[in-house]
Amino acid sequence: MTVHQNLIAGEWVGSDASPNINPSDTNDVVGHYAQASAEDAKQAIAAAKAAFPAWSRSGILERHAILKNTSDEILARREELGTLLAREEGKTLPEATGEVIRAAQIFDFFAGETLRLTGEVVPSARPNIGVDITREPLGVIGIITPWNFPIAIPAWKIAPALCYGNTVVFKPADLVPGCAWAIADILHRAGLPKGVLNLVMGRGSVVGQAMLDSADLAGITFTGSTDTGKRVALASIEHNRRFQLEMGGKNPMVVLDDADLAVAVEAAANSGFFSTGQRCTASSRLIVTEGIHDRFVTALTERLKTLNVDNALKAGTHIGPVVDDKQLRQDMDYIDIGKSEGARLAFGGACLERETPGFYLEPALFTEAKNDMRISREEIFGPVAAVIRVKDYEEALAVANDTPFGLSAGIATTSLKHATHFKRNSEAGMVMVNLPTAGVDFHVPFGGRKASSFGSREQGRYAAEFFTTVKTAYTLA
Ligand code: UN1
Repeated sequence: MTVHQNLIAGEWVGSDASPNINPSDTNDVVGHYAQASAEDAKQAIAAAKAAFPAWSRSGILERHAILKNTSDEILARREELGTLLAREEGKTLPEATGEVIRAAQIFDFFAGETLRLTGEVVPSARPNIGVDITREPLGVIGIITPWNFPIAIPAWKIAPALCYGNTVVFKPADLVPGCAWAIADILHRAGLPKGVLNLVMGRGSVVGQAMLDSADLAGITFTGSTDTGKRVALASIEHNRRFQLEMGGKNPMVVLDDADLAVAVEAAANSGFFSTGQRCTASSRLIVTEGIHDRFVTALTERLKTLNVDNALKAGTHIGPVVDDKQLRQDMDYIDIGKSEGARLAFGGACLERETPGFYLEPALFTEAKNDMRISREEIFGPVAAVIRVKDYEEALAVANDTPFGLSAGIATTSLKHATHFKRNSEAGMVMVNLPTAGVDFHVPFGGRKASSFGSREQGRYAAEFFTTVKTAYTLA
């Protein structure tokens, strides 16, 4: 049995392994991956700390070459890595391959950024003094990533961390070690010096906790649940450490009477159900005005009937399985909650059997939902969406903003006036007009407001805000 090991101080280590199970076929073991201990995590942090002085002063051409070679290898292996991703996470092969390409684009973007690092030179308020403002790397960064984007989210945290001269301790979600291991292997072979990137696979309660408890992490960037995010925040304040949190969403998609029905239905089907609804940018609240409500529900239901739920690797599958039995139970519980709250299950919601044993769930669409129901307030993280009927645009906007979250928001309309007003007044970090609320670009800021996010934005040039610290230096001429 081959064990994919942890990477600590440039060495592959660890033998205590656990199997990585395919949610489309629970008889399929994707591979065996080492489980790090708290002691391993401490050693990884020490290795990253030791590697920091040299890496923080490394030449930009060295960093550029490593990030560029990583991008090139990921892109060249997109079919193979896409298959690995689909096998371990359960999104469809086209979705998975698209995510792999996105990861390659992110490494390419930050390879380019290494060559564009700049500062400012400004005159002092006092005569004969010069002031220069530069960005320096933060130090050792802890990276904790979720299972739903096993390669893109690690890429959008690791690439900027390394680009700006930080060293890294990377803890991927326990369910998806495969893509994480592949990224670490590629970066290691691309020539990253020992200890600059350390991979510690394993449980949050063990490895994640050891990271939270360390005084040697200068920053933690985290994507995952709201509850864990709070723990990251509290522990980080304790250690006077910078933190960046990307957590849940309960994203609204407003559909107005004047919408192009086909555009609205496609945006809602994609936002609510693609990637099995397992995206923090998914839209689970479809807020629809009276005049189009019945036509929209009929057309969306017809669209959902055309979606094949099946093995992620099978050609023609539109929706893969739910990631594991725990998530499936959570989704089913919320479907029961929706019914008991008085929403009408207009379509789907049944567990399905397929050729291979997996966690298959029919997309579920509720109608007659109210915005104060639990299914409208709590993140379900599955293929479950609810239609909320409203009178007009004003009520739609008020309902859209009436949520503890604020990650993304969408509107389907042909009115420039309403689209413009919604862009300006939506209390979300990302707003989409006539587009799904999920599926973002790789080179522009990503993040939200309220309970969805904390700290500066991820991705694009805005990533520098988290991964660097500003220095202002004064010199007497
Ligand atoms: C996307 O919608 O393209 O965990 C990305 C998530 C987000 C990423 C969404 N951080 O679902």
